[in-house]
Amino acid sequence: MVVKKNTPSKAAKNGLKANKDKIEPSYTEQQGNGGETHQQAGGDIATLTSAQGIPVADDQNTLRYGARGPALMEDFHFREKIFHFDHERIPERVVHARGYGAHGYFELTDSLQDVTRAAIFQNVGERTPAFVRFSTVAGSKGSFDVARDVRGFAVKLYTKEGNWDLVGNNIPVFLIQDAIKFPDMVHSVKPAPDRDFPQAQSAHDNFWDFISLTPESFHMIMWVMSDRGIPRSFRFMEGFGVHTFRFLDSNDRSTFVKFHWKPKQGLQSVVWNEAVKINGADPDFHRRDLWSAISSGDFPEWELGVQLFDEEFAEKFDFDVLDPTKLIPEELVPVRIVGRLVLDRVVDNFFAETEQVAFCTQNVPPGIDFSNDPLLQGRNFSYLDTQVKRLGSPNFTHIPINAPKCPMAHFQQDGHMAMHNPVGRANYEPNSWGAAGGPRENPKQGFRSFASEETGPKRRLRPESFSDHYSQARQFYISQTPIEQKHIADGITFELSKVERPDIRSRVVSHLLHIDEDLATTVADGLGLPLPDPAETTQPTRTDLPASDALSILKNGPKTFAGRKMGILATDGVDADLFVALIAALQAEKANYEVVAPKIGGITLSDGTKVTAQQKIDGGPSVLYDAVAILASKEGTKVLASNPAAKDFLTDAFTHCKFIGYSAEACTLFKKAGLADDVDKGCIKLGSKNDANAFVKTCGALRFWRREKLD
Ligand code: HDD
Repeated sequence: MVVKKNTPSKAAKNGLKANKDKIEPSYTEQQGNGGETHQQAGGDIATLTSAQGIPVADDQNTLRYGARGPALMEDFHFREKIFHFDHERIPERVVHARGYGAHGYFELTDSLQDVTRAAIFQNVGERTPAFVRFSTVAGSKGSFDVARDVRGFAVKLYTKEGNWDLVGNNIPVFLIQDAIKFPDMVHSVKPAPDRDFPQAQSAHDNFWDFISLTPESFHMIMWVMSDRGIPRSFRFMEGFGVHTFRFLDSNDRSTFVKFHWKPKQGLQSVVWNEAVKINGADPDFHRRDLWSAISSGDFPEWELGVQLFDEEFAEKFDFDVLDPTKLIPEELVPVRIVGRLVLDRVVDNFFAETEQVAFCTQNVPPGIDFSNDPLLQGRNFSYLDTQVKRLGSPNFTHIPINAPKCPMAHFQQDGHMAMHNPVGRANYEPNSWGAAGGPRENPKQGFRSFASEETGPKRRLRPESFSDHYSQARQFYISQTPIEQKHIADGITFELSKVERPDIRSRVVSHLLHIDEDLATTVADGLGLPLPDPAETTQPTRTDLPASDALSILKNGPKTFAGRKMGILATDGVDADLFVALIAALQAEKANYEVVAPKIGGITLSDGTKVTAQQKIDGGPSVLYDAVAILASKEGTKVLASNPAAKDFLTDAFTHCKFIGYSAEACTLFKKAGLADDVDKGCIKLGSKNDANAFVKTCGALRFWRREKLD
């Protein structure tokens, strides 16, 4: 019997080839195999080897007796390959498991020499390499992007004097005041331990039970239930260091500081009904957005702002600056912009960089120090500890993404996977080997803590100054526009509608009564719940705190459509001039677009030009776009009118208050979608090519909010 070698079928070869077209160029370049994985080595194509470097002759068949006999233990290539595969996974992060990272740099634009000796803040124009990982908190690694959740905004700055990790969120306050409550808070929001659902959602009994029994959480709850909890993309959200930190100058003089990242792209969120649909249409919506923007050269940028204040201000301020559930309004302590963070490079390998990056709040260089914020103090233990669990060895700092880019010299040695090993005889200090004896401490240059004087009895005590839980929650609420306030009420009502126990719903509303009576009444009404008595509290809510515009998204939106994406639903025969004019207007505005067509093969314009489509209608629903245009010919409109996905495209865009441009012929689609009587000023007829520019300018406002009825 002739034994035939098992090589990939022709169909499999074609499949590989088709997939290869979608593979990013950097991948094929690195592999250098032209994507034809079954090709044999030779010429430019490298020889496949085992991890030990042994060349592999056959990667398709295990070693066995005869063609149909048992496999042999001797097959070291097979065993090594399967063994390694079996060990590919590491534990996902216990929180913030789903994240996405990118490289970039921080550039100083305003020296902070007067307040800190940190090297990164000395010389204007100096660039410091950076790596940023954005994340959701509750969902597992494979969950969807647009969950209602806090977003992590973790920045690693490879400064000349060591790594500085600013591990922040897109919300400036936190749910709890003391780190000892973190496991309880996280357990409550994660899937329930008995049933392991719901995934990546806070809309369930356990979470709201915990929240309703933890009044300090209500300030942050207002933020999470607002549109801040469902950002349009990582590019359009702020970041905050949350805690009060200290800057120390060269004389160790201390100034308190809070850190802010402000997106140059402006703030933007989606609406809830849209978020639910995006998660089905594209669970990777946020990571795809970041990858695409950076890959296309549209580098997202944030300004670094600092709020600086001294002990005197801290004493006078209405709230305790050590309380992480409080912020300092920008009107009170202005945000001084001192630099910019630019993300200009996607990762080469997701696992090596984004998954293995290990942020630790205790990573601060000389010139930056901690405050006594009890949450920060607890975090300083947790992060180091968790990295050892996750990455498997205290040598996680040897992994390139975590290694400092400045010189390192210490006597730590050995351990699993040690990559930087000391050379020479001395591995201890002090020693008398002179320069050969390795590094020595440097009191002048080294890290020094602020010499604060601490007194008091050793006790487990929450300070009285942390006890006002509602005043800033109210201040946040009254700082929102009416539309944003409505979204908060809708958000809470939705979440509580998923809570099964009426007593928990009622307890939440009893707290809302301390924040805003209208809000509480609206939520109670939306739930069909009798209004409860206000929750017990020792501190009445302050009603004299003024509104702060900085807290609203809509008051800080973009001025143009730049960096946003239009979905152009187009059909065969559409007016070529109009189509071309719209594309030109979008390009002039530095906006993106995708052509959505009945067939993925594309469309033919009125002048015979062929245009490729990026999406087939049912794969490119309007929820994926910031605004839409429906460019259809008369015949094309008939095609769309009989396609449910095309009607959804329009009705969803309309419901989500998007601007809708349409060719005159596409007008009848409104009728077919049941919107004929609702056409408003956000629906813009593109009668001729001249209308395209004005339409794109109008889209800069992002939404036609007037469409959303305020009850
Ligand atoms: Fe945390 C991860 C942000 C409180 C314990 N946290 C983590 C990440 C971010 C934050 C952005 C993801 C980092 C990454 O991308 O790898 N965490 C915050 C903020 C907090 C906060 C802004 C409050 C101001 N965290 C907090 C507390 C504790 C932790 C109070 C524990 C006492 N956080 C962790 C952790 C994680 C983490 C368990 C999980 C994965 C990791 O650290 O690397 O240690």
